[in-house]
Formats: sequence, C-alpha cells, structure tokens
Amino acid sequence: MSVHALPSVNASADVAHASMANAIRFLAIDAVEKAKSGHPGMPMGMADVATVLFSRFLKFDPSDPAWPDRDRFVLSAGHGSMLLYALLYLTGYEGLTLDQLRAFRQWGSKTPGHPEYGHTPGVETTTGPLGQGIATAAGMALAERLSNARFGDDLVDHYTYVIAGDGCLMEGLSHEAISLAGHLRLNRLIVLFDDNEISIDGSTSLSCSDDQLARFEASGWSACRIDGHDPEAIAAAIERARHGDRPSLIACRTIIGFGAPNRQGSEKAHGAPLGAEEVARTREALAWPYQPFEIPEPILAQWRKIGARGQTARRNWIERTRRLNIAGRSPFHDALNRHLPGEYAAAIDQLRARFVQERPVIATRQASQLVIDTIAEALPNLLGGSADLTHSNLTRAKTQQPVRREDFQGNYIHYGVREHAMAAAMNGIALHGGFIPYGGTFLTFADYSRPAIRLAALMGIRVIHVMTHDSIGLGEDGPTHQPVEHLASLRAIPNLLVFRPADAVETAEAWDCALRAETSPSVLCLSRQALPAFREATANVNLVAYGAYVVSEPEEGRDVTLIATGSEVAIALRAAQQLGQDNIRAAVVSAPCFDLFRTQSREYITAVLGRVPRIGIEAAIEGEWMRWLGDGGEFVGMTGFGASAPAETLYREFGITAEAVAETARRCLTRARMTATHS
Ligand SMILES: Cc1ncc(C[n+]2csc(CCOP(=O)(O)OP(=O)(O)O)c2C)c(N)n1
Repeated sequence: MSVHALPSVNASADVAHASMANAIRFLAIDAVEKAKSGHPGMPMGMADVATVLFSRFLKFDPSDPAWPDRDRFVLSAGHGSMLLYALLYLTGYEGLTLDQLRAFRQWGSKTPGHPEYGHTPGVETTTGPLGQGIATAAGMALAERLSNARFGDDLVDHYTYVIAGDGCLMEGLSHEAISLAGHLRLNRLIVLFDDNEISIDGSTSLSCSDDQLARFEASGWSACRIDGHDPEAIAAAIERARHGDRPSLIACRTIIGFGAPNRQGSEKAHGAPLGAEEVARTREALAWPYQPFEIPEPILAQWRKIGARGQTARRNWIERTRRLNIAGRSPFHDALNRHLPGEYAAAIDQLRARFVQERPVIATRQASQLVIDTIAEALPNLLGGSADLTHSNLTRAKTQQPVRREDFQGNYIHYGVREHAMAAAMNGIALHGGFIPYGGTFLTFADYSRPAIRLAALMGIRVIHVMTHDSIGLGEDGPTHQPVEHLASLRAIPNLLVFRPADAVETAEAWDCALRAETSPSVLCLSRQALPAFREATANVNLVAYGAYVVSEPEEGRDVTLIATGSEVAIALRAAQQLGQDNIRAAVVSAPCFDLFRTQSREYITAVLGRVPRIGIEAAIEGEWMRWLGDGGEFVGMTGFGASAPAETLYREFGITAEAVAETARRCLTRARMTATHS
C-alpha cells in the first residue's frame, strides 16, 4: 500500500463530475473538428474514467513532469491522444496551452497525432502502434518494483496506470506483457480497459470473442468489470486495485463517442470528426453551451486544483531525498544519473587493455560475456536479461541474480520466450529511469522485437539489445536461425546503432559506445563462432566509435580497399595477404557500425574508404553496402537464405572466402584499369 497518500480532489465536491469530464470531451471534439482529423470517440468514452483517475488517484505535478516518484500514466490507445492533451492542458502542464490544442496535428505543435515522448511534456511514452503502451507500462511497473526494493518506500512508491482499448488487447504483444506482468506479480500496474466493444471495422464481435477477464485472471491478474461512466464505481475499482497483490485489469464498459446522439456506440465515432451538425447536437445532449475550446472558469479552476494537488507530495519527496545527499552523492542519485560513473570508465578501459594484450580467440558473444562480467560491478544500475537464451546469448554476469516476484533485489530478468515484450519492457524500464536495460536473443529473432526497437529509436532512449548468432556462422541450426536480411533491415531504422564487432577489443568498444549513447538504442550483433583477435594497442581510443576505421594499410599506398564487418574482417585480412602475394596492395577496413561511420567528416570517410576499388564483405544480404562501395565496387555476401551445415561448409558453399574476395578484388581492379585506359 502507498505510504504517501495524496489529497484527492473529488470533482463532485465543487464542480459536478460530469462537467469535469465534459471539458475533456469537448476539447477533444473541438480539436479534432479543427484539425479535420483525429479520434474523438475514445476520449469521449473514457473521459469519466480519466477524470476519476486524475482527480482522485494519480500522483503527479505538472510543474515537474519528470519527478521520479510520480505515478506513470500511459495512454496505450494512442489514437485517443486528445484525451491526454486535454488532461495536460486542464491540469496545467507548461507549454500545453489552448493554442496548442487548437494546433492539434499541425506542423510544429506540441500536440501530434499520437503522443510522442520527448516532444510533449507529460507524455510518458510514445504510443500509437497498438499494444506497445501496455507492454512498455509493464516495464515501468517492473522498474518501480526494482527501484523500490533497492531504495524503499520513502523514495520509490508509485503506480503505473494504463488506458488500453480492444485493439491493444487484441495485439499479440499484449499477451506476452500480461503474462510477464502476471508472473512477476507487478501489483503497481493497473490497466483501465476501454471496454467499448468497438474498433475500426465495427463491433469487436466481428473478430474477437475473448473473455478478457478470464484471460487476465489466467495470467495471474485480478480483474473486474465496471460501468465506465459511473464515477463511484470507477473510484472503488481503482481503490481496490491499488491494494491488490497482483496487477489489475479494470474493464470499464463505456460507450465510444459518449454523448454524440447519432455516432455514439458506433465505429463512426472512432476516427473522424463528428461534423458541425453532430457537434451541435452533442453540445445540446451534454448541456455544454460553450464555444469551441471554451472552458468555463470554475471548471478550469477545479482542474488546475487537481493539477496542484501533487505539489506537496513532490516537495516532501524532495526533502526526503535531500537527507540522503549528505555526502553530495547517494546510490539513489547515482542510479537516476544517466551519465556513466568514473568506476565504469576505469573498468572498461582495463578490460580493453587486457584484450589487446591477451588477444583472445573467442566468439564475440563470449567477449561480450566478459564485458558484462566486468562492467556489472561498476554499473550497479545495469539490468540484464534474455528471452530464454541466457546460456547462448551469454548475457548473465556472474554477479547478477534473477529477479523473482518474491525478490526484486535481483538484477537479471528471465523474460521468458517473449522477445517482443522484452524489447517493449526494456523501453519502459529505460523511460522509467534508474536502470540501463539490456536483453538478449538471437539476431534472427530481432523481427519479433522490431516494433519496440523502432519505438525506442523514435523516442531516443538507451536500450541495449544483445543479439547473438549473427550470421550463417552459427552453422547447423540452419536458415530459420541464420539472419541474412536483419542487419540491413535494422540499419534502416533511423537513430538505431547497429554494431557488428569483429573481435574482443571491438566488442568491448561496441559495448562502450552503446552505454554512452544516451539518446539511441543499440543492437550488438555478436558471433556464435570464435574469431581471431586482430586489434593492436591503440592507446585508449575507441575506434568502433568512428563506425569504420583502417585495420591495415599497405605501406606504399593502396590498390584496393576491403571493407568487412564482424566475422568477415578475418576473411578480409586473409584475402589481403593473398592479394599481397600478387603485389596487389589491399587495405583492410573494419566497419562495425555504419550508423556512426555516416556521421564522420567527409574527409575521414574518404580517407578510410580510399579512392580505389572497394570490396564489401559481410555474411548477409547487400542492403546499403553499395553506398560505401561506389560504382567500381563489389559486394561479397549472401544473396538468399542460408542452409543447415557446419559453418565452414556454409562459408565455402556460399562463396564467402578469402579466395573469393581476392578474386573479386582482382576483377574490380582489372575493370577499373580497363575503364581508365578507355577514358
Ligand atoms: C499495431 C497497430 N495496428 C493497427 C493500428 C490502426 N488502428 C488504430 S486504432 C485501431 C482500432 C482500435 O480499436 P480500439 O482499441 O477498440 O479503439 P476504439 O475504437 O475503442 O477507439 C486500429 C486498428 C494501430 N494503430 N496499431
């Protein structure tokens, strides 16, 4: 139970609940009308639930939207964004003015079509792709319990509330998230289900006959159904849920488009402006005689009072944290600090130096294990995990203990075979703050996590995906498990850093880049098979941070550049040797991160690539490689799916060998010389 209760502003005490809720309804109606697009039905239907939640329960303070001990409110049904924007305006978030509501969905406004984290104060996570919000919220609720176990009720004591619709619950992702949250008994997670039985195509009975209550209960939740237009029933259900020992589903039976005489209860209210005539009728029906965007003073004042009621709680919380801070620094503040501590830098530098010296011939997933073992102690807020592939991904540090529902002191999460929920929950954990989450699976299953990875990139949050078994080099498991298009497809996501390190030193450097990337998620693509070490001592310069760099440069200039990533760098080095025997001078470039390379200066990029024919080598499809290779270049890689056989056989059969690379280089050189002679 929450030990720091808030005063509740019961709407009915001063202004009638209906007026408070109608303020939300009409702001949504008017904004959608003005934008000529948007979704009025959901805010109209859930206005009563939202009013009760915000006025009586939600712990928040608009003057500090990032207050760490606030309750989180996630609008999983992101299409109903006007519900959230109306609440943010009414409760007094800075910058969320009436003008911003008038500019709903317009260029440069704080009120985009779907809520965007980092864009609008008070938006906890980006939602719109259905199902993501509820799964992200599970991560937030988990982070709350983990922080609470470390720092106690005085500092960490909040709830995560979610509004989710039929669409969110139909998405497969919701199942993974519900199952994980139920298993971990995340009792601070309360889902308010907009149970209106309508989605875009019409009645949900067209496509779904799930018993949602039974479904949640089967996953270890408590569940109930209430009239979502009855404020007392809503309040009683939330009150019960707050004191439960498991996550709660409150199915709120509502009418979509509540109050619009000809649209309510129908899919016609879902995603289009009501139209002038229907808006006028709705004003009559709900006895709201005011102009568009006009909120009468007593109603606004009452909403602002609701917005102000968290101030004391926040001040008291700040007082409590001050007591911790006697030495100028506390583990709690350290955990919340997004910058890495000095202990970390020392640990990673030492490990890299050890790798340079010892030159271990190990798989990059093994090198990653050594990195994790080393940094886990220096980074107490590192939170590991895997989607049931811990022993393959090598993601668990020796010191890490599993998180269990009876013990949230742990720092390693067994996400189960739930890659998508793992990725979304990690987003929630990162958004919540206090932890740096990483989680493992096979690279080929990045597809299962992709929608959540994309959102992490869009939100600009630090989440680290450890994806091992990164090519045909995994061998016998065959083409189902051998990624071929995944590197290209992940590289296509803006603001996602895709790393493919080539030896132990590069693996340590890639981890370092990922940890330092405070506004980008990363994917570390790691080999199953052992790779030779090639990196020489380079003082303390992180070369992976350049995205690509020259590994070996012929003394008297180059004839050709061989550019490779990960396991294929070794092939490039062998090919360079073979070419050397024919007096062809080949430079070898390792390109562990295209995304970082792209951001380097033109001069650096040209110097690395060289003005000579270039060969790209990667055991994957071509993707954007030709961008680096230019007209005179060629790519040596995969052109289709892999096969089940030992790795060596696969490399030979698919023609990714030093001989094939050398042959390709000779061909390119001959062509270049012929072109030069003819021009
Ligand atoms: C993953 C995903 N698929 C499809 C959509 C498009 N879409 C937006 S809302 C919606 C229907 C949602 O129905 P429901 O949750 O019941 O919302 P309501 O009609 O009650 O507002 C769909 C299919 C989406 N936003 N995300």
